[in-house]
Formats: sequence, C-alpha cells, structure tokens
Amino acid sequence: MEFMASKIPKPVPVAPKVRPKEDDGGSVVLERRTQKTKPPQMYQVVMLNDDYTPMEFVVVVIQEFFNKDRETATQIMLKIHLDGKAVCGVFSRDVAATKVDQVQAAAKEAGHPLQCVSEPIE
Ligand code: TYC
Repeated sequence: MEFMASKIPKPVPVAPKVRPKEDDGGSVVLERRTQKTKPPQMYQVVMLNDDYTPMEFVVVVIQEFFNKDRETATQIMLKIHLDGKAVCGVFSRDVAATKVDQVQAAAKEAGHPLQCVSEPIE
C-alpha cells in the first residue's frame, strides 16, 4: 500500500500557530501569529430574468433547489422579474455549479429558457 501514501492529504492547520517566547521572568508567553489558511472562495448563484418562464415555475425551482420557503422564493422571483436578476444562494464552487446544473436541467425538461449563473464573490 506504499503507493497510497502520496494520496494522503497533509493536515490543514485549523487554528493559528503559537510560538513559545521567553520573557524576562523566564515564563513562557504564547504569541499568536496571523492565520495562514484563507477561507475558500465562495460563489453566488444568480438567476436571470426572461420573458417566457412562468413565475410559478421560478418560485418552485427556488424553493426546491435553494431550500427557500414559498414566501421567500416568491420575493426572490419578483426581484429577478423587476431587477433582471437576483442571488438565490451562496455556496462553495462545486455546490454552486451543481445548483446551476440542476436549475438548467429542470428548465430544459420543462421547456423554459430560465438561466442562472455562478459567480465568485468579494
Ligand atoms: N419575467 C417572467 C414572466 O413575466 C418571470 C420570471 C421571473 C422569469 C424570474 C425568470 O428568473 C425569472 N413570466
């Protein structure tokens, strides 16, 4: 199983490292260093308006794939309708890509031109 060794990921530090430091009294002071690991890049899934997809379909899609209650889904749908687009949720890159795929597949299946995109935030 030696070939497996290179596949084992290195442990990621979860807390800032501390370095013992001598002070005048001989006691040990723990000095906090800055965090070295960056939080992962997050992605917002933005749904786009069009003239043909029924409002009810958009509401159901937002409820189903973005886990919103009906009231919230309706508010998001109306924002898209009025502003041209709105954020449906924020996810890691892979989850955001999956949401986009799911929405596009559901829209295609139903014969609607509904579109959404994933974009990095900050
Ligand atoms: N504009 C569409 C209509 O009037 C409704 C709609 C809302 C379509 C949101 C897409 O992402 C969308 N039927």
